Amino acid sequence: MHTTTLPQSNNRTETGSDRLTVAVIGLGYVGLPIALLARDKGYIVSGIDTDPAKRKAIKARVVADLDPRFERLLANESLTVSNDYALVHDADIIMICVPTPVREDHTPDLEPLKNACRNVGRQLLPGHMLIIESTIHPGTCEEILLPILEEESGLIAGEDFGLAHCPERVNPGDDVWTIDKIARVIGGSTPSARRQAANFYRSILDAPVHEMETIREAEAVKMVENSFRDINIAFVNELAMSFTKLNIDVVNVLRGASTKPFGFMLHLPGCGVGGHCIPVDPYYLIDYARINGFAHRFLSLAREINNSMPEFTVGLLEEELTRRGTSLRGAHIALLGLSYKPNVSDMRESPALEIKEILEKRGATMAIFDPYIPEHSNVHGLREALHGADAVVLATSHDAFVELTPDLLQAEDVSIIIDGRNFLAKDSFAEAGITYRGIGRS
Ligand code: SAJ
Repeated sequence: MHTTTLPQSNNRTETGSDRLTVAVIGLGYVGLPIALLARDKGYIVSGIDTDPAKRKAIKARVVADLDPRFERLLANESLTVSNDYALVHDADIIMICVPTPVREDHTPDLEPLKNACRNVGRQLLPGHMLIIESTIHPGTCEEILLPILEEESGLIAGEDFGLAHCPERVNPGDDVWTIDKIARVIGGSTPSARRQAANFYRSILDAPVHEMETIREAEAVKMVENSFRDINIAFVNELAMSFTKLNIDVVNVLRGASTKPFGFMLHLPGCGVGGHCIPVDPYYLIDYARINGFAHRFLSLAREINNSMPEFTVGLLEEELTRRGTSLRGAHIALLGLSYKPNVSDMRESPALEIKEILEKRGATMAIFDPYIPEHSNVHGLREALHGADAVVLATSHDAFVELTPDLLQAEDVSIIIDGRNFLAKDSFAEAGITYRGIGRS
């Protein structure tokens, strides 16, 4: 088996520099930080993104939800961005960081990734190292992407070019675990490709790089780590629904359980599981295993439980309105928060959007306020959101919502608060005679 040796300097670049050149395809929350980090570590970096709005924001050096360190790197020097895949020609290392979403029916949608591979394949040259960071299920590289790359390029993986998979591990909004600090796993189409890619990551990260035996193992690692999180969240969400009947505060119980110094990992219930990773990745594994003759009942049940939390949350509101002899039809509700996690503007798979849809279907009108997403809010302040509201539903625990105090609700004569993230001090509302319902606590 030939081995692919990464050229020290392929001189494909006009600069004639002996610094390696990196082309990053997909400049979202994964691709842009890694591009800026590689450049900061001395690589010549350019980016490709098909979204003109993204290219415009990067050229203007104003991109939402970037960690402060990368905000500074971008502010200091913009990044060469284009939608022309010919840029790949001059690269030594090509990184693909495009989204791998699911369709409405929860089946994996690999089209964006397959299109990127088709475009890269047409530009691929001997000596190229290709790294896939997008989240993919086991078998994707060997069974789907390599055939595309070889067909489009006429080259042979392992002989002419190297392919590696390093699943992204980005935690948007986390200033502690920035991407340079997060350990990574790497698999390669050949041991040589794996080693070459691992050496690249070791040159830009301040964190361990763990080499897997096969590329399938690297694909499986990401599925496992995010399915682990999804099933643990489903566990506490089921407890929350059970303990609501048992009149036990599930958050107090979970915090009590987390005093155990071993064998327990705290997760917390909420109005649902959003984002581009946790509610998506398990479906990739479920689907691939099904095709190969195994039914993931446990993973599927966890998805079912987590997907039921928006309805459970609205159910708490309906219970309280019914107690007052009214209903959702014609009610006016303050919906606070649209993003899937606090202090970011990302609404992908957000439970808040599901709650909004259910409330609309049940005939309620809404004041919608998310300080991070003004363009989808119809009011632009807490006081305005509460004005004339029959109840409040908090769907995202933005730090700014700490100002949602009993005094504020009393001032606007709002007597029901549904705390979808168990974010607020429940006792203070009860003491003010306001009905507080959390997820598994009241
Ligand atoms: N959630 C809960 N209860 C929990 C934790 C999360 O309901 O105990 C909900 C959140 O509200 C959110 C969703 O789940 O709607 C996802 O939350 P998340 O904290 O997992 O946020 P993500 O999607 O940004 O997850 C990322 C993931 N990183 C990667 O996939 C590389 C995930 O693997 C990390 O575990 C997570 O960050 C993290 O640890 O913060």
